[in-house]
Amino acid sequence: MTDRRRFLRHTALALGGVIVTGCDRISDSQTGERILSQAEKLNHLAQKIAAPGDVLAKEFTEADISAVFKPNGSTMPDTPDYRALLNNAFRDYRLAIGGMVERPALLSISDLRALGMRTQITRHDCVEGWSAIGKWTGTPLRQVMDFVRPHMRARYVVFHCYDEYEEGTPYYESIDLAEARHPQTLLAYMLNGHDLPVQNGAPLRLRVERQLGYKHAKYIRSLQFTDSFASIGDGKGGYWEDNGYEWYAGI
Ligand SMILES: Nc1nc2c(c(=O)[nH]1)N[C@H]1C(S)=C(S)[C@@H](COP(=O)(O)O)O[C@H]1N2
Ligand SMILES: [Mo]
Repeated sequence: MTDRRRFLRHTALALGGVIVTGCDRISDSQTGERILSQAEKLNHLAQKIAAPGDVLAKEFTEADISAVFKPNGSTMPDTPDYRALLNNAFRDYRLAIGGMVERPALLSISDLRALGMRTQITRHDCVEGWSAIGKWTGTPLRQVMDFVRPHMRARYVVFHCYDEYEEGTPYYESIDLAEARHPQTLLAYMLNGHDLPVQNGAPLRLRVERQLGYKHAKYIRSLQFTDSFASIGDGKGGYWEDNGYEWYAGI
């Protein structure tokens, strides 16, 4: 076997493990709208191995949109900073972008819109065993990256959020720069054609369509480009990762 084939086989086994676990969790569902078959997961896995960077998550039609997009986790952050923004209908909101970038920025939602927009209808899968299909509109993160220009050494982008899921512990998440540049990775400000509701993460949340629900940071306060997340939170790359979840939450 060539090294490449051996590598692909090992990757398949490793990813297979993750995927089967994800599937078991989803099939625990009492409220889940649908359950993925093992075959569909394996097919998805095969595609990933063929062209890992390019694979798009499945997109759906208007007719598939869920009547209610179930809110989960924090649904009304009660920190003073967030309340102040909410009281003014988010007019004072500015996304802070810093860390390992050439051009740190403070961007309003209209600044983001000016960088580019994309709409996609996708399915969200939560590890708690439910799924929902929604239409998301936002600015592709890669267009924001073209504007702020991450350093060559930057490897991750960390999303710091306004909500404290536990008091004193803000929610946060992180993805690598390949996932950040994926065409379906959005900083989203609309759900189903309307401004993002507070319960779903207003004014700005992440969509990272090839990964499980907890990766999709809501209530984004700032983006930090970095070469390591070891000194952030408990060092595992996210609020739920610090509590034992996997960092790579591929579906
Ligand atoms: N800031 C923040 N982001 C978050 C969460 C949260 O509690 N706080 N929960 C996560 C989880 S577990 C899921 S399933 C989704 C839920 O998104 P929704 O409320 O739009 O359904 O948000 C994710 N992002
Ligand atoms: Mo979730």
